[in-house]
Amino acid sequence: MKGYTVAVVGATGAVGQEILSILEERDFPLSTLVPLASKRSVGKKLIFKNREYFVKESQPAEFEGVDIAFFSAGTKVSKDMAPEAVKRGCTVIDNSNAFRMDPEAPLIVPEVNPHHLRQHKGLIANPNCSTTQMVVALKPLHDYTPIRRVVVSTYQAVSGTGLGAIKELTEQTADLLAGKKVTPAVYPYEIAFNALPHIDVFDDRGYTLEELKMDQETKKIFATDEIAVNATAVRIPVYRSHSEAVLIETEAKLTPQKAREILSQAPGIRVVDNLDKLQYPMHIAAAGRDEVFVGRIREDFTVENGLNLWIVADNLRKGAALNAVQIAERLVADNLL
Ligand code: NAP
Ligand code: 3JN
Repeated sequence: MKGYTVAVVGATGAVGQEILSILEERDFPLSTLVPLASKRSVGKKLIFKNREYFVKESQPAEFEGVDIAFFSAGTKVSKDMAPEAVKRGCTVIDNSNAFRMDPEAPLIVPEVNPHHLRQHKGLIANPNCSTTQMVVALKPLHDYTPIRRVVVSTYQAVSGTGLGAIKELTEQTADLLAGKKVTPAVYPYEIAFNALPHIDVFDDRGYTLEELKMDQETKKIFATDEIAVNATAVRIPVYRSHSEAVLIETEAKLTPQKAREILSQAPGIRVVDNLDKLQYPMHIAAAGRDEVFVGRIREDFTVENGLNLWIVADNLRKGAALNAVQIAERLVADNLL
């Protein structure tokens, strides 16, 4: 198989580092790695497949000869640099919010809408982590009977905010346990021993952008406006994995038993739902894993055709890096580069 030249923009960050490990672990057909980051990281050494690489600054010229570029350095870098990469013949898989709603850019979750990849024009968007794990679990149910309304509350790990937030949780926890005062830097309030109903910026109706992304992205991925998602996104003091308490309202009746049967056969999903043995999905069990875990499946008696689910996945893997690498694998397999 051909070996591809692959750039990772944001190679020193939480998502970028995870992309590198997943490329290595899945033995992606890569011949040359081009690790890129900000000026601050120039010259930093990375080991990939037992070879040394040195980080370079992300500049348009670095994309010459690159086949695939993963972007995970924030919206501004994607907006500035992804079009430059595409102009140079590179296929971009972007982890940021920059192009997700761009009609020219397919928004892809391989288990859900791989067929949308055929329309790509060089730039493919990776959804927000909270959307990705939710749509993986909801798509097989939506295929059985259309889901019309979703009410979701998220419990999101600090790794979703990057390396700075991981450090902040560790330091705050140690300081508070030692009886010291802490000064929040990444979040507006202490995250240790706390929960913040605030992820991304607020709009004038009182929703955060993170919450609105879940509605807009789900509509685009499912290719319908006839599904509505109402979200409350909450940051909690765990390092890894996002959990979601989800209510779905379906057109026809969907029993918990049928939902379990459908989900057990669906790609990328592991049903963990045995209350007799106290088995349900948890943050610590999902960390480092590729599957989307679903449990606590039960009828919602307060609405017609309502079902409750608890959905957990590793936010850095299926929520970001793994989904991006799976998109690249699809492009290679389907000859779409
Ligand atoms: P992080 O740990 O803070 O890492 C940020 C990365 O961006 C670092 O590699 C940093 O390089 C690089 N960077 C910053 N400014 C840059 C610039 N001007 N030019 C080139 N590189 C620059 O953050 P993260 O958690 O990895 O997240 C990075 C981005 O990925 C987020 O902003 C978001 O857009 C996206 N993301 C998406 C999801 C998802 O759900 N799909 C989840 C998390 C994050 P230095 O080390 O040199 O500063
Ligand atoms: O907060 C999380 O758990 C996920 C964070 C995602 C994120 C963080 C900073 C900027 C995004 C995203 O993927 O939507 C962005 C962004 O690109 O806007």
